[in-house]
Amino acid sequence: MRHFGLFLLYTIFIVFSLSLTPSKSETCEKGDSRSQRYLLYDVNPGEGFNLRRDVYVRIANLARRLSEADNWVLVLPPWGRLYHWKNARHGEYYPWGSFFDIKSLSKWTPVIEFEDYIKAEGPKIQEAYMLQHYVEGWNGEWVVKYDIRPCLEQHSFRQNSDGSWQGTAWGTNIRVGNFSCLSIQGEASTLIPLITQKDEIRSILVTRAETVLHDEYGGKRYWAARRSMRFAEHLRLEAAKFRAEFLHSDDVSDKTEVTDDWRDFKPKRGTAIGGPYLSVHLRRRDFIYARGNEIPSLKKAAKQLKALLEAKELQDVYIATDAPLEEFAELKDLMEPYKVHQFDPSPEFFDRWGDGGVAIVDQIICAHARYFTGSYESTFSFRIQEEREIMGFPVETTFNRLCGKKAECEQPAKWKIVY
Ligand SMILES: Nc1nc2c(ncn2[C@@H]2O[C@H](COP(=O)(O)OP(=O)(O)O)[C@@H](O)[C@H]2O)c(=O)[nH]1
Ligand SMILES: [Mg+2]
Repeated sequence: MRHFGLFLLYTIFIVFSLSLTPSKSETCEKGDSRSQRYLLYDVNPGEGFNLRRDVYVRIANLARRLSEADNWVLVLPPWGRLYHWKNARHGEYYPWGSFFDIKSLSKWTPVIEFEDYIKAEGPKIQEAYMLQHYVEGWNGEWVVKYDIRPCLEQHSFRQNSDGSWQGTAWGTNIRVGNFSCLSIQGEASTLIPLITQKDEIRSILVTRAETVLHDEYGGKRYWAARRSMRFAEHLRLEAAKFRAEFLHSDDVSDKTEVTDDWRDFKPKRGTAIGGPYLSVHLRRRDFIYARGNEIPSLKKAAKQLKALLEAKELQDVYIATDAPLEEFAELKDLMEPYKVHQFDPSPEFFDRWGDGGVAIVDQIICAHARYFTGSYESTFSFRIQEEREIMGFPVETTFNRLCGKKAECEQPAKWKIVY
């Protein structure tokens, strides 16, 4: 009798749990985790950190359009060994959470880390496209189009005997059902018909994603995706510590407080005052060769900075730069008697967050200054200007740059925020 009781209980349990298990047709409905569709993307390995951030905005807006129609999630490409990042150990990748606030990104379009994609789906992707331009160029006429074409450049995918492909993605060996090169002329959304053409395709990788343009550069959706790119909390805190300790700067007195959710944050222009310091992004190294006439010598840079400090009645200058140590020491001497500041990471900080972490702390500190000036055509400078636009700084304190050989030069375009 006791056994029968147990048996009954067991049967009830089984029947009950079966009734909770969805039938096969139910599992494939929109919104269910099994019907999840994944968009993965990558950028040309030669591109730097700040152009990659721009490509994110293009692709996040594509992903947003896809996710409005179906259960798409954007897979974030880990940060590998970038050209300027000297410290990254070979084979080491930083997930996006190292630098950005993932929750904040997800408030614009659903995102997951690549490692979570691998956990959920295994090391395989159904379709991969390497984007490229048309070998014949525009032919004098800009038409939006794409076509499968022979590959113009080398890639890491090799075909298996069964027709599938094998390659590596961010240090992981992956199997790809189908790989092709796609010549394209157009915006990110030009890819929508290709991505959605087959219902059974649930995972698509697009490499060389920088090949496609913004759908609306500087428009509402551009700024929404850009505003969602809040920095990771540990980097914000590190920058805040430096500002408080060395620059008499904090969000309350600088009027740079933001709301937790970027979607609620639309400050009136001119609200932000910034800390009592001048900030500069002084790009050196490859820029000296590539843009020589537009990048000042250290002497000329110091002269311009001193004039600005005097005009703004400030004593402190924060310098973000990729200059080698000896150049920085020379500049510091040239800046006498003003106080020069630079973020010097602790070994623990550097070990954990690397050059990317230091670059972002530099950008946050620059973004919070009373007045900012940058370097000609540097995407590093552009990203700082955007941060300042988001915080509501007066335009004239943001869109500035140092002149090179000529004493006067054209100032950067004012890409004002749109809500
Ligand atoms: N920490 C720090 N790194 C910088 C600075 N300027 C340039 N870099 C490094 O050099 C890279 C510049 O490349 P990128 O992001 O492509 O910007 P761009 O080349 O100036 O348009 C950054 O990612 C940094 O690694 C700076 O002011 N501070
Ligand atoms: Mg670059």
